[in-house]
Amino acid sequence: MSDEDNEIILADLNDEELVEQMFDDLYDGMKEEIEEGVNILLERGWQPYDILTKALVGGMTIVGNDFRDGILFVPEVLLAANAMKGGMAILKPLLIETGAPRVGKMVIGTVKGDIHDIGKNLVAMMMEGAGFEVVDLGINNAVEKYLDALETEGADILGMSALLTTTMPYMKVVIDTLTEKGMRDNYIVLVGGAPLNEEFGKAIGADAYCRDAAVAVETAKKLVARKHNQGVTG
Ligand code: B1M
Repeated sequence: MSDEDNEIILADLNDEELVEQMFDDLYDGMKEEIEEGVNILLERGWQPYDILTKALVGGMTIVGNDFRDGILFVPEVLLAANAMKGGMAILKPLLIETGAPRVGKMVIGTVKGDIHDIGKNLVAMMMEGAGFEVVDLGINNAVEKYLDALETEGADILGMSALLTTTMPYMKVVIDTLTEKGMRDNYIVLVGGAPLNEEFGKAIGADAYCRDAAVAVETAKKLVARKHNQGVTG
């Protein structure tokens, strides 16, 4: 049998088979195939958010497990991340409703020492989709970078992301510095990232820990509304 006979035609697969195949393609870092899979699911009427969470994040979870277990290594994971970004780029404009009224402004970035940005990008994308203005500081942010941006941008929310147990304590450095400078009460501070939990969020003095991008949006909406109400009555 030739290679051609073995070639899988993504469009011929049913939804379940296609998502399974996308898990494999993400694992193998096949960006073009991921992009094709995303487009097929869109044509079949899938919601962009479902494609993101079920096909892309689902696939990245498998990659993460094998990375943890020493089956995959950094170069392979980088390729998988690149394939995921290809899929996310197609979904981004669909998740962002242009012309939605601005609900608030968020400065977001991954903390110092940490270069993981996929989850942070997803949060930024979903926040924009929900009508927030987002200033994305990228990765490896020192405390000064966050503070400068908050002031310059006149933001309501600070979002911090950390994926490493070694970098998550840096979030406390940022929050403590805000407090020392008398700026803490000016901002809603949301934190997220795979190694965090509710308890950690409370312990470092964040307003909330957000398990995922959808929770980040809901929490931001709720806390911004509460802040505005306090402003009116207080
Ligand atoms: Co890294 N890595 N990595 N990695 N990597 C993890 C995090 C790890 C858990 C893998 C593992 O061992 N299973 C492990 C950390 C272990 C630990 O700390 N205990 C790890 C390690 C060890 C490392 C290196 C140290 C490896 C090495 O060099 N030896 C190194 C660190 C480099 C550094 O940062 N200084 C490293 C490097 C890399 C790559 C560069 C290869 C690549 C990153 C590419 C990129 O981001 N551009 C990478 C990847 C891809 C991963 C895994 C596989 C996937 C992360 C991801 O993108 N997930 C990851 C394993 C895992 O998490 N399962 C792993 C998908 C993403 C959608 O989820 O980021 O959790 P997540 O975001 C979610 C929520 O957490 C939440 O919402 C998002 C969407 O729902 N959220 C927020 C995230 N940020 C938020 C901010 C908010 C709110 C919610 O603010 C309001």
